[in-house]
Amino acid sequence: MNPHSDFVSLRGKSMKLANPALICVTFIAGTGILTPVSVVAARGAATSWGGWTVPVNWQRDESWVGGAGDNLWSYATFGNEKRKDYAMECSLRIDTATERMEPKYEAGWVWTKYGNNAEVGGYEAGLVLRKQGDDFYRVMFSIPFQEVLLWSTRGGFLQVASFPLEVKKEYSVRAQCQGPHVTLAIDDKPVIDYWDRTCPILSGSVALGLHEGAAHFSSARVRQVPSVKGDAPPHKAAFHFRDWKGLKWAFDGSEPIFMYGGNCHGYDAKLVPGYKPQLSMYWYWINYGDESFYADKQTAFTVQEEAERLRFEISATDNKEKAWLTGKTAVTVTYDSLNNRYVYDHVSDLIIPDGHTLRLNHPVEFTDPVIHGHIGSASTQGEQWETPHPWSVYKHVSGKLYKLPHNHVSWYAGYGKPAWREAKGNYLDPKGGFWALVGDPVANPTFIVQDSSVKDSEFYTELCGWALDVHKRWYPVKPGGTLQPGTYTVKWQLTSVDGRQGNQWLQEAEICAPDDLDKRLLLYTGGVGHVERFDKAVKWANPFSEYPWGDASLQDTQVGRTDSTSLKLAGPRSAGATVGASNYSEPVLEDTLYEVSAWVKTDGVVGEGPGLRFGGQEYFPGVTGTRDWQRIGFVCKPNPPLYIVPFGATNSGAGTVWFDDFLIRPVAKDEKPETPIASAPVPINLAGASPERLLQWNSASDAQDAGRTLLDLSKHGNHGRLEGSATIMEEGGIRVIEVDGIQGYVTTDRSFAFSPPLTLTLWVKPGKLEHDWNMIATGGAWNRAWNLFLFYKQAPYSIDFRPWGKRIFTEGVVPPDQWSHLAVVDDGKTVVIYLNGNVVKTESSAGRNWAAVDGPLVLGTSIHYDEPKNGLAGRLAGVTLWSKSLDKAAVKDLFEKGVE
Ligand SMILES: [Ca+2]
Repeated sequence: MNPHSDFVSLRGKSMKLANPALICVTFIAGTGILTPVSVVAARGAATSWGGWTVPVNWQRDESWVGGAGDNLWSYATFGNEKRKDYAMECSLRIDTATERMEPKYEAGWVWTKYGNNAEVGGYEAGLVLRKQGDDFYRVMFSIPFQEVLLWSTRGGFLQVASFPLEVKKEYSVRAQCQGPHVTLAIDDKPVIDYWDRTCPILSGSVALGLHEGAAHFSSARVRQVPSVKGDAPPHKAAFHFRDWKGLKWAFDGSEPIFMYGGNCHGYDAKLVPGYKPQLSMYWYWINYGDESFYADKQTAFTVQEEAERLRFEISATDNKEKAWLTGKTAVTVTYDSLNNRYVYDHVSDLIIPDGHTLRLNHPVEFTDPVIHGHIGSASTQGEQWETPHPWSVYKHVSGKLYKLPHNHVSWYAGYGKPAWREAKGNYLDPKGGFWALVGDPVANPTFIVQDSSVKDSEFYTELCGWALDVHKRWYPVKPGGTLQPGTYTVKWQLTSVDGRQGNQWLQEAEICAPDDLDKRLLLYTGGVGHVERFDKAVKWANPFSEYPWGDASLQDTQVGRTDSTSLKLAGPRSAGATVGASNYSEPVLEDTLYEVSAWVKTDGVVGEGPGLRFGGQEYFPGVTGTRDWQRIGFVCKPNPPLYIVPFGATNSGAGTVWFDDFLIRPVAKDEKPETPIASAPVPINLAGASPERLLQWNSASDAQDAGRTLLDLSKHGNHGRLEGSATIMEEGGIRVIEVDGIQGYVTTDRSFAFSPPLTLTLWVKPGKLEHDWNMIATGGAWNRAWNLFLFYKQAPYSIDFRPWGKRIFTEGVVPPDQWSHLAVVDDGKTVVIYLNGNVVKTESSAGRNWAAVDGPLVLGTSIHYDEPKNGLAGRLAGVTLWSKSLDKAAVKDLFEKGVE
């Protein structure tokens, strides 16, 4: 928009009316186009007002609302943005009431909500006042709600006034702006009377607007009025609950300040009168630990006080697992006139009745505010959403201030890493320890833990890596301890500080020690419809809103197709990120085909080679060997959910692949794929893959490439990658894997469901074992599907196999320093463990569905927060994962073949 233009936005076809003193325009909604169907010609001469000739021109403005369409406001705008104090008068008639209320006011999915409910449905017409850049006030008229609503871009819902509007009745409407005072009268009766004390818009142009239904404006006139005299009267809080839009809302006077959902959630909470809602939160207790509960079933909601304070209390219980448990939250809302802010004080009780206890291996959570507009776009080329809170600042138990960027990657020492607990990464002082989100010029939310019923107890604040919500948690006992019957109480406060204070804290704060301050990430900057050039890598410890492909070491800064940057995958490796509305990037549309393509260059590729992934589909064109840049791609319909769709690039096998100019774009309905784009996915396990083996690594798997690849001879693409100090050794003419018990291990790039029937067979030669648990093989996400290890440091070693945590123990059978053949067979009913072809253990199977926690197969260690732990010192060979349960004869055959 050009602020210097008298007309705020000129795009496309505009309608100019030559010098009519009064105009009559009828707008038709539903067509998505604001159409002047009748225009009354000039009925008088133009008048002059402070150099602004009134009226000069009215015009359609399509660009302002992002294009005409149902449910979007359409406007005719007038005047320039310098105009300050004026009255706008017109005659309004609503000819057809809207039947549609879309989009409805919605409580959920708060992190995808933006624009402070700008497009909420159920309103036919409106007057826009003081449009200044993207900011403006809008007075909205609604037949179905029988109300007039004052809304602004800066403050959201500002004032709700009931008014018995009737269809086809002509109303004389007069809106007036004088300094921070905005009023509206209908037929000379005052309806809206609002003082904008927080962030008034003090000048701007005007518009007539239409949302739904059909309305008719005529005799529109704008004229100058004198400036306001004196200051706004002080704000006096008048809190109460009111039914509005069929929901329970807390109001301060006529301003809605939050919606209470019957599910113990508070939605769209304002922290400052007249300022946009900033967060949603819940008022119930949760525990994610072993003795989990979710006390979100409301059993009572009582209001104790309305007027100057709002006091209410919510009781709730766990509906499923622990109906005996009660959580109670008493909320007191007050207005702090000194700082012009609301203060939400809470007393949260967790009540354990007699006869029950609760073991806590995880801190209990008393709230989880979700901050609006907190998440930036996943794509720098996509729409640029406002992110008013790019940082958190918190007061550590030591009294020092630390800051954390909100960049989705949970990088700071504090996201569950053991080192964090030792370092007390973000322990808050229960006596006034605060956590603030900063960056907003007006109001920055603060969470203050004031007191608790248990002295010296630990409080945690964890920022969710995805939605950037703020988990507030507490350990009323030591970790692993047991809560005895009683009431456990936390007092905490939610309020805000202004931009000046927030910035001051940010300046004073040190960056919270992350895992590695120098670590860098390769960002996804493309977005749907934009070419990704792999040209942006940033430090992990910086605030950025895009999603990363992965570590910056994946970026090659010497090789590119048309530039000098690309994504380089050496050995079996993948990189990827996600797109969709949840990432605030371009939406992925339903019933739409997408083309996913990239340019690839290869060097010594063996295996399936480069592949592309999108929404659960994959494409492997079979490019191998050493080739110069060529384009690959395919067309597919991504699997739901479409609000967050994963995509990526893979090298399946040995050798090196470079990817560049990666592009995801929607395909038009009648568009045919152009050569070389394939019209459908091509999954990895093509014909030729073994029907009974999922993975087979043996002496012939050693690719001796830069990517340190173990080729999967089963042709399922389950290649392995040597990590850390893991090496391939020659022993008796056979190539075998050696791991050191510390940093060395082997992992697959692809995931397995570990669903029975399943057999794992391998050779193991333990060295000097250093740990209690010495992992031979682990599998699934967070090692949860499989743990197969040798127990304890003294030989002969015991075999401990834990599918899904079930413990199957075979005592003292594996000798040190010599090869043993191990087979673990699970047919879904029985687990049989063989050593050197003989059964050493039979037990019932865990019988669980392991598909829920799919993940890689890892040899020689388990992985905890990306770090190896409980490593095996020794050698491994002849590893095969079978998609069936092997019988005794088959296992014996494998043993008798010897190390392979
Ligand atoms: Ca490039």
